[in-house]
Amino acid sequence: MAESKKRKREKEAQDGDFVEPKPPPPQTQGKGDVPGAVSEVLPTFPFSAFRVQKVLRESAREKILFLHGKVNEDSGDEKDAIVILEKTPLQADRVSDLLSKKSELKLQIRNDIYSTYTLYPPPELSEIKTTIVYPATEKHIKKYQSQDVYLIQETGEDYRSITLPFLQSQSFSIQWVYNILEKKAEADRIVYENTDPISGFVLIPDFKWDQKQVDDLYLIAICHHRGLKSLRDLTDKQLPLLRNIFQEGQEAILKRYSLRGNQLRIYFHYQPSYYHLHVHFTALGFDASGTAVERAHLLSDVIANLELDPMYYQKRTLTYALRADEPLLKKFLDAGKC
Ligand code: DD3
Repeated sequence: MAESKKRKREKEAQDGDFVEPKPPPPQTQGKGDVPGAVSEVLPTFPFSAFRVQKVLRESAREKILFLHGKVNEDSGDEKDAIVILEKTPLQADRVSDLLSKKSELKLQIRNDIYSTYTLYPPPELSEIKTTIVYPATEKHIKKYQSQDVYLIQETGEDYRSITLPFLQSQSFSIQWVYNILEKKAEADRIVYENTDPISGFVLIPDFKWDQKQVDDLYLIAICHHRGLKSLRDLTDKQLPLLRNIFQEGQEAILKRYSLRGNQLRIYFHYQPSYYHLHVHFTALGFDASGTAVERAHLLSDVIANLELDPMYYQKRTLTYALRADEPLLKKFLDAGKC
């Protein structure tokens, strides 16, 4: 079994089309789009100007580091920034380069038939994925800070009396979502689009995925309809939208990445990290963050639940975890609900 998978990989590596993203389908290339035009309006900074204030979170297992730092602007102002550094997965189709004389091998330990080394790969094989949030708000900084977490059991009534009023009092900016839907950013990265304003969506690789290997495939389907915040807003009225995302999303991923529907985990987050309805598509073999039982809701289950009861998600108690410092947790505490 493992052997045949390996052979398949080797073949794919030779064919060389395994990781090369195919050009975007023509219908997604709107005329006059300037990809990245919006982000260019916002300030950027030279990396050397970033002064680390704090390591917000580090994980040896995930090989990721979240940093909070300050950046001095020309105006003399000092602004917060977040820098996320992450080692990327090894690419099976690049092993020949990795083990060639382009790399340097330093012996660490020798003992009997066992030996360990440190391999120093050439720069193109030692990439570190870097994500910058700048300027960052206090909310961004808190989001990445490790914290104790507590479970909440949110009834339908709790949602209406506590969670919804809280969400409405907050100013979450989802400009980046609108930029994608309006082709003002990332337009050239769209994998698939159904343009229907009610039951359509855009399928696009998530920021978290570098698209170098399908092992950690991660795409998001963002619905065109505005005003659907989360799972809680879904009724049988959204079944056509959800079925489109399920069917057309799988077809598009099969076509582009050769992964079949039964190799994908397709799910919502509740609570989501942004309140514009979206669905996550990840490779089944990849332990993407946010797939814990208290957060992930399979799209296929959501569809089945809505088929049973159109008001399922207005009635059902939903369990999720909140970090100690989250204002929503305080609302539940104040209401004597946890
Ligand atoms: C975000 C949730 C949001 C930090 C980070 C990510 N996929 C995005 C902007 C553009 C995107 C995403 C917020 C923000 Cl690292 C703060 O995610 C995005 N574009 N998840 C894509 N394709």
